[in-house]
Amino acid sequence: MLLRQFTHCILRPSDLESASELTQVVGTFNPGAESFGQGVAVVARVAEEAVEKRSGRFSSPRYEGEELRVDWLDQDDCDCSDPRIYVMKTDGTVRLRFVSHLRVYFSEDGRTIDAKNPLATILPEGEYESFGIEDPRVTRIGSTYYITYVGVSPHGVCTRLMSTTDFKLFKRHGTIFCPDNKDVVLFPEKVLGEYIALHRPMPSMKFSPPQVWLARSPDLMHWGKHLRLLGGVGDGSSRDRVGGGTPPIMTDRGWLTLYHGSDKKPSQEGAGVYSAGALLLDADNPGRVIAKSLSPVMKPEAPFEKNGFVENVVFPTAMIRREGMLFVYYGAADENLAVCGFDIQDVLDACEAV
Ligand code: MAN
Repeated sequence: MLLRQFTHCILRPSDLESASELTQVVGTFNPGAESFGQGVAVVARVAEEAVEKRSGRFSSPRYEGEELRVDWLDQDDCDCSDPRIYVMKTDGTVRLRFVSHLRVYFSEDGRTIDAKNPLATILPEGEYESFGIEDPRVTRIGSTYYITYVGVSPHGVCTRLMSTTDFKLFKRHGTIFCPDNKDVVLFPEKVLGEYIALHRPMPSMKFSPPQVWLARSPDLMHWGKHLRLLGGVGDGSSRDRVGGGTPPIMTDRGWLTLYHGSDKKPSQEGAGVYSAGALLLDADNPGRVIAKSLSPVMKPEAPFEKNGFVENVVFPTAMIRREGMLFVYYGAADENLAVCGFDIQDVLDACEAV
């Protein structure tokens, strides 16, 4: 684990009002963030669950058009071994305990947020987002900020794209990776004439645990030339899950990015411990891993990372240069939104040639 220069929890559920009177905020986490003017634009995921309780039923909120509705599931039909989801025993389909939307903030110092004054609230829209929108990643390409985000619906978990220039008005561009695929991060510039993305398909046939893949595109909408980049067991910290984390930044050793992994064993209940590793990719051929950290650079340490809606989760989703450091924005315990600082040299030194 690397020494953190500072750690701040900058947003907690109790700081926020819910988007609907039917729901209450249970989490604000996994934020996109990017330098904007002198400060930082932070795009937070806000998760809400139904306020009402009914005996013998579990609630699952969703959007129908702009309306929030609550479905009441038969408790006996729900497998709850993962605290985030209900798996219906009758047909194996999945429902979420909460529904997420995005809230956009401007932070002048990159370390604090005025929770009461969002720049914008982005609610789910249309049939591919009816169970919520989640886990945004922001990448500036030229003068446009592109936001990849997860759209969850009865059609599955897919990755969609929107863009903005001012963080007040957003243009949706539709689905860019079909279900089930998330943790999509865009590179901030073309490499040899092509846009680059990391993505994380989740195959239902378990030849391997999920892996991070890389794809190329001429226009950010059509993705091809897919290749497997990273995945599998390693030191065990990404045994169950692995996925892209922060949009990469260019360093003198190549593209640097943080990714997450969960160490859950197949026999274990719950979500496992989520930690973060560092990865260096070749500047001209980002499909080639040059170096990586051999053990996590970041693990749950602070109480707000260890205790929460899902215990023991650090989930980095943005990394920007600021004050001569790397500011890493991350979700903690699927409940809180935080930022910590690393010395860039420490992160580079943690990456060993592979
Ligand atoms: C996983 C978690 C949840 C998320 C669902 C749907 O269970 O990442 O936070 O809501 O997938 O994307």
